[in-house]
Amino acid sequence: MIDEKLQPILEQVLQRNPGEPEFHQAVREVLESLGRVIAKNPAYLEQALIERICEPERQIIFRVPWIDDKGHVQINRGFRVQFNSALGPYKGGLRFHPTVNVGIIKFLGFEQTFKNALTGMPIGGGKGGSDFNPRDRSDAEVMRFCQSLMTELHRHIGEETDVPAGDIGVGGREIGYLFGQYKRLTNRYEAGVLTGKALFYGGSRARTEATGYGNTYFIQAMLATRGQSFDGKKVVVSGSGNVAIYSVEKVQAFGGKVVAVSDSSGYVVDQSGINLELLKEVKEFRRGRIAEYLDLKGAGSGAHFVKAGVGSIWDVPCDVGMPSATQNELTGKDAKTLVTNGVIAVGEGANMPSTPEAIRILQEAGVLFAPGKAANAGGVATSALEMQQNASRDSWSFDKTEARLAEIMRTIHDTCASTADEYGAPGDYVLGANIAGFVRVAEAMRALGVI
Ligand code: NDP
Ligand code: 2IT
Repeated sequence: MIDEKLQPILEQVLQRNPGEPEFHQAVREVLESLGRVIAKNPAYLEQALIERICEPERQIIFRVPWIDDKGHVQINRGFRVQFNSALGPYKGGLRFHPTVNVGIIKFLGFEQTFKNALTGMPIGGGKGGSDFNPRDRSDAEVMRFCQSLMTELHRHIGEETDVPAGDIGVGGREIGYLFGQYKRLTNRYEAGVLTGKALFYGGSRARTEATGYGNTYFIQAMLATRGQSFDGKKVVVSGSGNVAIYSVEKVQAFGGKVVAVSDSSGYVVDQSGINLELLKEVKEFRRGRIAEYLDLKGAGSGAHFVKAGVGSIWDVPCDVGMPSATQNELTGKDAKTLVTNGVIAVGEGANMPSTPEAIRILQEAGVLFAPGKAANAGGVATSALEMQQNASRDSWSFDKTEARLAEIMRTIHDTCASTADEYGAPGDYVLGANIAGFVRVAEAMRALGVI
């Protein structure tokens, strides 16, 4: 339900941004949480503050031409949506995936604004990417594409302006090519212009692990509110990319057993526990498909693959679910199955992976539910730690960086929980995250005047 004073704001967003269902979904969810805020503090309705929060400060769309290995000219579209800089330079990843369009990037930039505020670090919100599909492209093609994208993007970014990082399809390899081209074009070794860099040229220890580890820490804190832990729990992690792999690693370190992982072609079930080394071999080193896990020595007996469309990974019974692939991957039907199978907690590693219906079903069933903008904030928080190390020309140990990450995740958890309590909805982490993130951004925007 949306407050009647906020309904016209939502309607204006729908009308001004046609054909962008993911952006509508993200805005609707936040506005649904804000009724309780404006009831307490009607001043937030002044100066079109909420309308301004829903309108990106700047949107850049550009042509990215490049030449493939056969000598053919390819054209992709590049995006950077600079959503909100009230709290710091725009900060957020770049996504390379064929489904990328301006609506997807806007939803991600909108979510990022509140997520970044929740970290408590001085970072605004932004997101970018391209409809480029890195799958089956050679290293040389990926490099030429990244160089062409940066040839335009470099005019719009900088360590004090906008600091991109990785997301789907963008990892250490891509960040390296992007940084190289930025350095060449600007003649500046401006390490803090991108995060997710490799360690030998200014990256932060624990950044690669941070999102998956962070979600695991967040769920650990939620479980603790019910006197429980990961120890002995069965866990399902969707996806098998950066976020998924390091979720598996941390869950295992906490004594949990991950029994299924996936990619867009299907999912692998291994009831003896997913073998982390095999998973890394298939996905990090071979850049292969998840089904190849079964071809390697070390998969559990009885391990099997289910093709996408035949079943859903959420059919696999578990105590904890960690959707870590993409938006709207966990549907209302999946949520019902999870509840029937006795799930205790769901923490979103991906951005907006659960549909609104799924969230409602899980929350109504009393499942501990952590929204992505809180649970997956460990990635961007560690990016901010990378910026801090770059600014001071320092390099911290893994243990120090992970300790900071763990502390940040605990603080985000406690902020969401206490905000939900304060606004009369104990245990509602969605409401807590939306309100706590909003209030930080809104206070800064008020202080800065109408800009
Ligand atoms: P990766 O590219 O490393 O991995 C993505 C994984 O998700 C792959 O297994 C991929 O399968 C699967 N996937 C992607 N798109 C789809 C789709 N349309 N349908 C089904 N499966 C899909 O990305 P990350 O692990 O970095 O990102 C995963 C999620 O986490 C995203 O939502 C991202 O926005 C979010 N996130 C990432 C952060 C980070 O630091 N990297 C920080 C916070 C959130 P396939 O290979 O078959 O495409
Ligand atoms: O969605 C996200 O938070 C990310 N992809 C990470 C962003 C970042 O700047 O590290």
